[in-house]
Amino acid sequence: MNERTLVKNLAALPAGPVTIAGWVETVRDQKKVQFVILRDESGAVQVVNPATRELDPEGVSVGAAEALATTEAISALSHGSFIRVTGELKHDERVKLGGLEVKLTSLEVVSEANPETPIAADSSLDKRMDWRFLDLRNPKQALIFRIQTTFLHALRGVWVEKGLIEIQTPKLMASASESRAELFEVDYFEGKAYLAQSPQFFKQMAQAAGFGGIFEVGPAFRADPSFTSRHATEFTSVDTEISWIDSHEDVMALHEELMVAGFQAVVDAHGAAIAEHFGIELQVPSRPFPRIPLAEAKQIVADRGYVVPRADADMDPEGERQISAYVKEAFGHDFVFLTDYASSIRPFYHMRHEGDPSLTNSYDLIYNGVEISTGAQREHRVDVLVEQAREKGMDPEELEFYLDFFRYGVPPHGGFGMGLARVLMLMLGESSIRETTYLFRGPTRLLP
Ligand code: AMO
Repeated sequence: MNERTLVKNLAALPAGPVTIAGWVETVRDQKKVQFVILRDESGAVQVVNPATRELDPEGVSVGAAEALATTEAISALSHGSFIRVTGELKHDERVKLGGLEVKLTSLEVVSEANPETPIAADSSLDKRMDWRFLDLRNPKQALIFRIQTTFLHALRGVWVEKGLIEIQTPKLMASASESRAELFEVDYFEGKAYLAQSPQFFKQMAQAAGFGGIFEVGPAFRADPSFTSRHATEFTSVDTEISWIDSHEDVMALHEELMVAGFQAVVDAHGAAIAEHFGIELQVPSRPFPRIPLAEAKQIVADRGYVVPRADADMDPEGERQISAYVKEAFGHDFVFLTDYASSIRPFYHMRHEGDPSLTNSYDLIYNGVEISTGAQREHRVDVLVEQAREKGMDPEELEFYLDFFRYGVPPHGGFGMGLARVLMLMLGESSIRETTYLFRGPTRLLP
């Protein structure tokens, strides 16, 4: 491997020879001196080269041929080309960019970029998505995925500390995992298979397998034809499931703990960068997060002047915004658990209230006005489960493999699923999950 110093590590080095490598962000080609801003994954630095252009009457360079070649190479450098530079590091307070400069001694153009860059700072989101690899060279876009790395690492820290097991569940399935709506069907040899909409059934299987608690961060697929800022046809789902809970309260407690750990790690590692690039002073949420039963939340929203259409339905996006605004005013909190969803709008596997089967032991977590999660205690009594599936118009025969999980003993359990890109979008005040998804997939986007 070629030795190179990351730009972020230059400041701590004494003056002297260094090798750096990255791409060309800008070239300022002046008569007597040339400046190149070189950026790598860690930052940007100014490279200077005293330009050698003078030719004697015979057309021979008065400087060394090598120096002339370097000057010509820099004049011809296209924006985005990957280069390796060796030079003398100098600390100079007058240099705006980090008070540092590398005085070039040799330049290697490792990979040349086409001269015309297809996107610019003001390109549309769709255009930027077409050229996502160039879009991601923008430090602001790359920061999103550093933040995501930190966030997930912190979540894993909590899970591993608690002794949970990480699983990878299959994404090819013989049946639907959430509902028959939004289901991708694929040819599977002589038959059909379906892309997993959620790891739901298999994370529950781990409870019957006696794993105690599991987590998974993996893809989920929904054939959702809508073009909203919060829906993708493929998204990363953050899932966990734990045994021996008393109710969904225990799931919410774990959920809070994970969010606090994730946000704390992000604030510690990237708080300043988030303020710089996104203009947001990110706060670590305090525990407990407010909890409001759904029916009450709808009433609160109605009292504020917005009536959620259809009394028997879930919150709609405006309802979510309104309840978040209320929670912010009343509790100064960015998160709220909406609890006790009606059985009519929840899947068959949610456990219902003891004594009131019209309500479920479930919740949605709303963050800054958008749902990021659904969680619940699951129904683990197989006879009740079969009954609830039937009631939802599902064919228990198709679910036999899943129902078997509950026929050989299973502890009470529950968990949640959370859309990773939504968390990042709301954390950073971005307008769409397209910005916080590495490569977005939607009804009209399969490329790149
Ligand atoms: P649900 O269907 O509510 O619940 O999904 C959980 C979370 O996943 C995210 N999400 C999406 N993100 C982007 N694009 C989509 N099309 C999309 N659909 C869902 C949301 C949502 O809150 N099995 C249950 C979870 C559980 O009970 O454990 C489930 O899948 O952030």
